[in-house]
Amino acid sequence: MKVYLGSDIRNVAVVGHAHCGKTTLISALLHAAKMTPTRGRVEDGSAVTAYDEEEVARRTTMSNAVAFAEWDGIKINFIDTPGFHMFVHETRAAMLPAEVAAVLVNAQTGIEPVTDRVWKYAAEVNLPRVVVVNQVDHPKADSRIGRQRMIELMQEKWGRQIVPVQLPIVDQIGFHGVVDLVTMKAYLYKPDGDGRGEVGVIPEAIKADAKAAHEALVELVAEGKDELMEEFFSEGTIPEEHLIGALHEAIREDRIFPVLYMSGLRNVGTDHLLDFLKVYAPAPTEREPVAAHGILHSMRSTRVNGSGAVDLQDEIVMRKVGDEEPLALYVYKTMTDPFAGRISFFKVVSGMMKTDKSVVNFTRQEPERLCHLSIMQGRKAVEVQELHAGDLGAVAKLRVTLTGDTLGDKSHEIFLEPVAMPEPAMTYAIEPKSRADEDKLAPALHKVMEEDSMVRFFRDPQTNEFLVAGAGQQHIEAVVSKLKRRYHTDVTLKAPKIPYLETVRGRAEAQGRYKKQTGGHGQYGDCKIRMEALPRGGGVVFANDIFGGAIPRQYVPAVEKGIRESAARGFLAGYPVVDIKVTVFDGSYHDVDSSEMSFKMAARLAFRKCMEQAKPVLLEPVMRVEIETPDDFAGALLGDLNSRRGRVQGMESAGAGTTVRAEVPMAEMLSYGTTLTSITQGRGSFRMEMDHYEVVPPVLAEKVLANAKRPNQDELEE
Ligand SMILES: Nc1nc2c(ncn2[C@@H]2O[C@H](COP(=O)(O)OP(=O)(O)O)[C@@H](O)[C@H]2O)c(=O)[nH]1
Ligand SMILES: [Mg+2]
Repeated sequence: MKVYLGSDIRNVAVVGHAHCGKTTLISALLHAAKMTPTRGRVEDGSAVTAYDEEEVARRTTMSNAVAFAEWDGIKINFIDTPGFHMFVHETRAAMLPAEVAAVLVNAQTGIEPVTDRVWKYAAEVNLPRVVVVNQVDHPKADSRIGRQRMIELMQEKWGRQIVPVQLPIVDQIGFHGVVDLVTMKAYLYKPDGDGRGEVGVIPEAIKADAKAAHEALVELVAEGKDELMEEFFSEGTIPEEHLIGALHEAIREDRIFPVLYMSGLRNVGTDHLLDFLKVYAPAPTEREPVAAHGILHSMRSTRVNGSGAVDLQDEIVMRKVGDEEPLALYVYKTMTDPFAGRISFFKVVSGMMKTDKSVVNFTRQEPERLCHLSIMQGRKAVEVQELHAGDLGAVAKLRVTLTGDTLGDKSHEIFLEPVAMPEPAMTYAIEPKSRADEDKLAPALHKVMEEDSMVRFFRDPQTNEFLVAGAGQQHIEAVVSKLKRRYHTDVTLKAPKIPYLETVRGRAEAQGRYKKQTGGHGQYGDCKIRMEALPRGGGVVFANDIFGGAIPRQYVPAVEKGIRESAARGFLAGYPVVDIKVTVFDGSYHDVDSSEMSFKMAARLAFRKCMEQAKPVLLEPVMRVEIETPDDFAGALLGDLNSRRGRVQGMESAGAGTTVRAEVPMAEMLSYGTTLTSITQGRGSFRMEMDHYEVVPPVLAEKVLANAKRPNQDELEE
């Protein structure tokens, strides 16, 4: 394997909405560069970057994957990313090791919700963007939006820096070529061929368009540069070699977002995209120095807190991406393989990495030895002897290293900030199928969690059930399936327990008297309390309104304790009682028989009586849901939401897609993923989060109460 210098490397994050064709496009690029003997297909699992069994089975990318193409003396690393809302945190993580994002826009649907979201992520980190309008071959591509309208839509959304650098050649035989607007040459392809074009003439029909588009491009490139502007005005154009250099610089500085046209599926425009990336995409070594945290040795002990976040009271170090700098590696992905073990994907941020080198994991303060350095071609590791600054590599069997860690040269500690993961959106209970499965469960899940930091695993302290939390239903289903396939651990996924709450709608007063006479001295506590409803989110408020020592001061905390314990224990069905104010205002005591215990019991009695009278109700969690669907299915989707007690809050259309925002009770959303898939033929996606609590309608509350067990009523007697 040839060794590439940083200046001969391009790191490209391929991003866009689900099904726009990212994985297919990468397969086409690899094949055109002769990296693979045949062109991989997502349909049969032969696409290089879609090797994960779960992804093949579900035909969707859920985590990042890496492949490379050796092309005309350089190496282009591609990071394939997910395009579903639920996994978009992965896509964000892919931007860290990249110097350019290829943002795919589906020619038939235009800008879709995730397209715009990943655009914003790229903008946040000033990542240069190349827009690839894909699926231009699709019969509906032209009739639905059209080339000119598509450019306008993108400009409206992303600014006037959007400018075509190609024109597609579409005629009666379909999409079969592109015009390079810099060199003004046409490249013609045989659809379904090898992806390599031949130089041809610009078709007569688009000559005038091409000339106008060329001039628009030249003008925009010249805009930022005085000397080019002068050249442009005096000559009427800019010589090709100046134009190329200036366009490269404009792309690097986010002054221009060029637009190209492709069909990954029919293999049209393929080698020209590789050429474009070679000439115009920034190399890692051209990048501004990377900001890192330099860490003071005295702060070591406080650096890593429980969640892996870091104490950042330290100096900022600017690290140039170059071989001459000290070695630093950033781990952007971890993959666990039951055979090969853990594989860490890293970027050489600075310095040079040689195989069998020992380094320090700065994040965990542990030494690591990197044996068998390699680069990844999908799931296959290709061994290399060394990697230069800016390259992407991988290594198996590190001892302690996980995603987000920085490793490097012992005497030059730096720390790159990891990408923050969102909180899990959904929790399910899982049940091991057998005793053997129970034993295997925790170790297997920990393996899964090493490669997927969105997954959480814990035990419910009340019910002792195993709980798994993740980004959503499909995510957790994939985790369960992974447990079975990879780790032979069988579990049943149970509907998540809905965290109902209880409260009251009215007001009540009651007395609780606890009196017992058993042998020696007895028990005596007596209190009068008032219960009132508070607004949502009010919690449990306790107030002391005793005058004249009706209850001695030292026993009031016992009353409060009794109230709080009762509230936590629930009244209707064992769910915590919230949003109430309880005031103790009177009572009596006995000199000998009163104790903390007896006042606590009295408070519990009073609490129960109040609950009975104050119109108790059940509260349910309501989710804020955001659903994306192609327009065609929006009607069916709204009908379904209606049957789920959903309230639509807004609708927004982008391209040929619609985003629906709604509030829906959690109880109605438990198997929504499956329904959505069938309504939208697999093209819809959704995400949701807890929003607020609302009273459960009486008919439904009866059902919930019938299924729930009533809390243990303590054997109290007055
Ligand atoms: N017509 C057409 N279909 C495509 C093209 N690229 C991908 N597809 C189809 O779109 C679907 C999704 O492709 P995939 O590569 O998995 O998309 P991803 O989710 O962006 O990775 C597959 O059925 C592909 O065959 C294209 O250029 N033209
Ligand atoms: Mg994909």
